[in-house]
Amino acid sequence: MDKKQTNSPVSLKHITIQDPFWSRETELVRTAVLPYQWDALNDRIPGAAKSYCMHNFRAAVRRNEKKRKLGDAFLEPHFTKEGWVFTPEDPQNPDDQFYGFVFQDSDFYKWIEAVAYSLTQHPDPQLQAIADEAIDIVCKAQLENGYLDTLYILSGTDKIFTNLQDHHELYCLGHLIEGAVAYYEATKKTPLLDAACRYADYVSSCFGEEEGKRRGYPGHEIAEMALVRLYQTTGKERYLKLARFFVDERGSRPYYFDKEKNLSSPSDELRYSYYQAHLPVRAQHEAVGHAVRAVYLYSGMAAVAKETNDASLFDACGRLWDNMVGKKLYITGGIGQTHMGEAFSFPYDLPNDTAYAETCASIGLMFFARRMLEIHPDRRYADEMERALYNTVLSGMALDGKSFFYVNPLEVLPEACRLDERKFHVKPVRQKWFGCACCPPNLARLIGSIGSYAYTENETTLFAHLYVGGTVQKQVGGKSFSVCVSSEFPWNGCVRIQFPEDTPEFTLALRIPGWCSTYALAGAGGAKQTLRDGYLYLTKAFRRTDCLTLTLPMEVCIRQCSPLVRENIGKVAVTRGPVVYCLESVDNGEGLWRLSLSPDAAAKVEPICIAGEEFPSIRIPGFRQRVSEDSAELYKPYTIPEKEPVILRFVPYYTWANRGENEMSVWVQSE
Ligand code: FUB
Ligand code: ZN
Repeated sequence: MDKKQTNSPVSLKHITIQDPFWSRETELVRTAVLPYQWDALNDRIPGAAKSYCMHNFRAAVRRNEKKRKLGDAFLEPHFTKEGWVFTPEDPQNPDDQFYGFVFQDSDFYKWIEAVAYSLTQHPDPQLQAIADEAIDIVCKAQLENGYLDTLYILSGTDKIFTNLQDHHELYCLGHLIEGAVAYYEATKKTPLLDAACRYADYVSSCFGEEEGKRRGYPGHEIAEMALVRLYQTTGKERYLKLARFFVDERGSRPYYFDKEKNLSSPSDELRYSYYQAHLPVRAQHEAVGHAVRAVYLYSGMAAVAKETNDASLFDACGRLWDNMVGKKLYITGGIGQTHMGEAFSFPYDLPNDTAYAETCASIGLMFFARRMLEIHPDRRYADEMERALYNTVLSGMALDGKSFFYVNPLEVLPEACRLDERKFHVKPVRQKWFGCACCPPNLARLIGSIGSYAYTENETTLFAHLYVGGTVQKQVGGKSFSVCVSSEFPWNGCVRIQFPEDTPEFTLALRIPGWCSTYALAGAGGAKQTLRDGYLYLTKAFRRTDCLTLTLPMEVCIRQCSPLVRENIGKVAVTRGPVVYCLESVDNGEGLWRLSLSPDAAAKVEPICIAGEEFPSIRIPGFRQRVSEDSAELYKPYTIPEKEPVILRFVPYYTWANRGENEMSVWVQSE
């Protein structure tokens, strides 16, 4: 790898999104999702699971004020055999306790990050005032030494960094950094960035290879990639050094988590594979353990590899990518096949109805893909980034932005979600909120920053990985110019690119997705053209009058799965462009498993109205196995099943369950 050849996301300040699909999504985040989530973080949504997120920050502020007032008389709350002990003059007040999951702070950090992206596209003084006020609370919750995690600020500072394996202090640091950098970039306001730097400085004074520091690393990764971002923003080497330390130290023996727990005998690899801490990262070949943790780690590895020009680390990323995408990825871009530990299972094990496929995991897959693209623009990464985006990620949110899926199965029978314990994690409709609400604000920040996944750049080249319409500003040789993209992705593969003024010579790298068998480009006369790793590189000083038209045909495609996957044998799935389709019983009647189609039947694309909006649905002639009076009989001698012809109607997977509770299936029997 060559650092000089790498590329970086185009700043969101240099992208204006004007796109029928993505303008709707980002507006939805601005007008519905952000206000809704702010109410959720403040426990103001009737009937929704409580968050306690802002409660905890406010309680931490009160604790700090109390400590300042009482001085030495202040007693840190701590737990003894007799129960909780508080300052005698300050009897236990339920309002001052920590509630919720140990990583509840991170929900605010993700929300503020999403707010920042929204402010970049759409200045909104009212939203900014709410954000500033909230940031003030968060900053006042910080301890004088820079530590900032309300869990231990409220329940015993003596326990700080004593349980890295399970508690999430470094995870919260990571999200704080991501939110703080985004807010600083959007507003140029520094309080949250200062708080993030102070916490990162404190962490770097505690962890590292120097004498007297702990050789620990996060139990839940994300600090690695966040610290790289903090380094890129502040230019302070110590943040990159810490990120690299966390990556390099992970999995070394004796295991830090063993030492932390004072275990008398060493654990085996299995114990820490959940945390991807079973082996040093360069020795890891298989994507294992908790799926979100895994892709966050791999993103951090790729980020460190890029900044430090570390080829062995990049190679490890490549091996893990190939294993994950080649053997453990759902067609919808979901990862994490089992709810046991929200984790990867074994290769080619892809159950549809018990799938976990957490929304956050597919978001993390996008983080990983983007960072791989920054090092090596190869459409293999962009194809999977796009697959995850238009399917599992978007499925995580209802079309009105007010309810969410955490788990994204590929087959649902509502009755099973209630009666079959193996499927209790699967919900047949999106939920208003979750006690563990990692996914909803993660979605908001991902959608808000979509431009930075679509476009990356280096000195000479602008890369278009996803076709998100809008204007991208680019600078080459000190001259700034705009590139205007219009697209109707993901429904139509015709992309137009224009230049409002003549440009200096530069290279435009256009991704030719793996899902199209042909492509056509018009209007690139005079450009030097090269096709490399799925990108079409066009080099030219473009003229005001130039208009490039890239046609990426979006045909209906009937796909099969590897015969190594037990669950999908004899079945097919329907895709069109990057979008995976599914059947719902609201369109096809109950008993979706009795439907079948012939893979060569002619498909028709037809509009359908879902929750008041129009989407392209796909109609394909097929069959339904009849149920007769004797069907209730479990077993009988074989006879050719009776089938009636029907027209199957498929809808985009991510729109499922927007018309109430019903059956859903991505894979269907093939004739
Ligand atoms: O542990 C923090 C987050 O909660 C994880 O990333 C999610 O999988 C959920 O367990
Ligand atoms: Zn999640």
